[in-house]
Amino acid sequence: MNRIALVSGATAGIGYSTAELLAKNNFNLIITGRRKERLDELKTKLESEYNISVYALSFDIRQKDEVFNAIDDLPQEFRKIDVLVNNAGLASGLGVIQEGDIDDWEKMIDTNIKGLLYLTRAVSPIMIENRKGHIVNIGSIAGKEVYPNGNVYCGTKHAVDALTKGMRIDMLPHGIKVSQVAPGLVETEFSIVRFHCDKEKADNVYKGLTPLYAEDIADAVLYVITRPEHVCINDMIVTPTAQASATNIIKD
Ligand code: NDP
Ligand code: 8X3
Repeated sequence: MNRIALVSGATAGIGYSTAELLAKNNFNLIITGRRKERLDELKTKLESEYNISVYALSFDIRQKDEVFNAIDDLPQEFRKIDVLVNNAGLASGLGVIQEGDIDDWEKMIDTNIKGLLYLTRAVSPIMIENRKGHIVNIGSIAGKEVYPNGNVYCGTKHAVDALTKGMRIDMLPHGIKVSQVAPGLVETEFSIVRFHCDKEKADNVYKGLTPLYAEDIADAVLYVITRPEHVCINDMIVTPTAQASATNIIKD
């Protein structure tokens, strides 16, 4: 029987590629995000290309009730979630703290920390009941280091780093694995979102180097969730070869 994976933030970037790679590897999928049309298109594509079933759940992860209702209402055949990939997240803005936009801060805190917590709180009891499961949190190099102007985004990803460790301790008696994949620069819609749709600024982030692509992180997630039963990858930092730390990046 196919394993079931829930991938949050599957309408773009890392989540989209992860959903596609897991489909290729015979996972049935629950895909989530706000953009319903993209979810529906992805569901159609994956079900037609691979011999799997997909359930699309459109909700805003910042809305507690939407998250819990979505999981409560899952059809029986999708309830036994084996893998939760907590991927939905964003950066909004890049600037010094004293000039920070509070709406940007709240968006990042509500999505990257609170949203991840809501979904984990909704799904982890199902895993405990099934006595198996694997939670993979998509952290960041920004959760390991802090870089200029990254303040609040880095704070949210440091929270994901700490929550991953805390979850692993809490899930230990239940045999549920908890892992983190922490990427460096990945070219997705991330910078477009961070710079509020300023494409030129977004393109500049990746100009002059070969960044990671969403497929590279999907590949890391697949590796993490396909280890033998007795092996748990705790943490995996993945950067482009041209990046040695959050701020040491070689460009042409
Ligand atoms: P994208 O912008 O390409 O994708 C982000 C995904 O998150 C989208 O599917 C989006 O769906 C979803 N999302 C955002 N806000 C919400 C919300 N309120 N409710 C539901 N879903 C939401 O970025 P990436 O693929 O790059 O980012 C994925 C994760 O990887 C994030 O957690 C990010 O912090 C992390 N990361 C990214 C790096 C990078 O360089 N790109 C590096 C390190 C970590 P929708 O808009 O449809 O709701
Ligand atoms: C995204 C990577 O370096 O832009 O988490 O913060 S970075």
